[in-house]
Amino acid sequence: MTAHKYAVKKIGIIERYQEFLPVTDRTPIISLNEGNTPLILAEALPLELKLNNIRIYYKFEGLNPTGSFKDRGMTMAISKALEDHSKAVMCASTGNTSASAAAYASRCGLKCFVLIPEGKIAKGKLIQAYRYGAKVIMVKGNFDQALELVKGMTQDGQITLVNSINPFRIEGQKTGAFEVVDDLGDAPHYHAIPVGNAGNITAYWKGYQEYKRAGRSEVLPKMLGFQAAGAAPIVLGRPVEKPETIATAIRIGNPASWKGALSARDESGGLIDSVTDDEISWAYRFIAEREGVFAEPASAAAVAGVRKLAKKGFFLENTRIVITLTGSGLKDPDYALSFDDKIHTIEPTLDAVKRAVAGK
Ligand code: AN7
Repeated sequence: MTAHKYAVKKIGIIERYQEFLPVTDRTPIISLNEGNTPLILAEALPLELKLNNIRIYYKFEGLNPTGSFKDRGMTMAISKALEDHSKAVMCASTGNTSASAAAYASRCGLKCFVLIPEGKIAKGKLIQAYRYGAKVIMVKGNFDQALELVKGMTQDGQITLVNSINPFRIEGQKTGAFEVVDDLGDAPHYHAIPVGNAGNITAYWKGYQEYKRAGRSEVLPKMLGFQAAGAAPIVLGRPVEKPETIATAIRIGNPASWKGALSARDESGGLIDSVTDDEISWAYRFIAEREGVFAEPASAAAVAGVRKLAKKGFFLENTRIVITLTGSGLKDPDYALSFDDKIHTIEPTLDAVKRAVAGK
């Protein structure tokens, strides 16, 4: 058998879920084989939280081509932009959207402009935007201000907006819910997810509903959204002018899909709550140190939320909970290295290694 004998099978989310997506034979499919991410059974977390007969799964979206769930929406948004003969795309971003937009745009020769809040995005994401060849524009302001600027710049239709107010983004992202159902055989009882601009909770809820309508699942999950306490407009019921959190991905004070998040919450009988930076930090370390799953701080917000509810006795026995871990821990090296880990530097001798191993 020769290595090049077989064509590589296309397995991106558009090919897999074409019948549920607004694409036609004329849609050029720009894909990096996104999606098909693993659903990992949590082992340490239910024990830690003393949850008997409750199964928790991590939908690990950090394993997408650019390291976050944004790729699901971006394959759709960029494919449709190309179908519409667009020449350029633009987004505001706390980092992951810009990384994803830059990658998919580079793949099909679209110009890509990204507006990011100066100094407030994780280094890995910034590196990606540059290396995929986007024009990076730093805004002396926050994400919400950057998004307003993008809306202004894309109003006349010359440049395509690829933030999640672009409906094709939501269409692509709903495939996360499809995959969960395909893997579990039905929807879980609860789906926990971090909330920033609120596109993803909106998309998952849409996906679960469409799949049930198509007879692919019997139940619908209750949607559990979690915002960072310093950036929790939906929990507070009003925009937050100066959002602050260590989870920079969800440092958003006026979410574009606010209404979608409320619908997901209310129609599913779920809730949207907030978690503190300390709780996020605990969850961030726990899933890496005890489960072997390295996700970024914003993703850990959903784990922190499940812990917060579990402590209150919220979950009944015999339930299944899926937590979307939205992005890779490698995105944010500065935060990863901000803990007081002991550094062991030694002379290159066996004795020195033995001393280090023995903790001396
Ligand atoms: C890792 O990249 O908004 O509630 O500009 O990167 O759908 O906004 C990122 C959001 C959660 C929140 N986890 O999702 C952006 C951006 C991670 C994220 C969210 C984001 P939404």
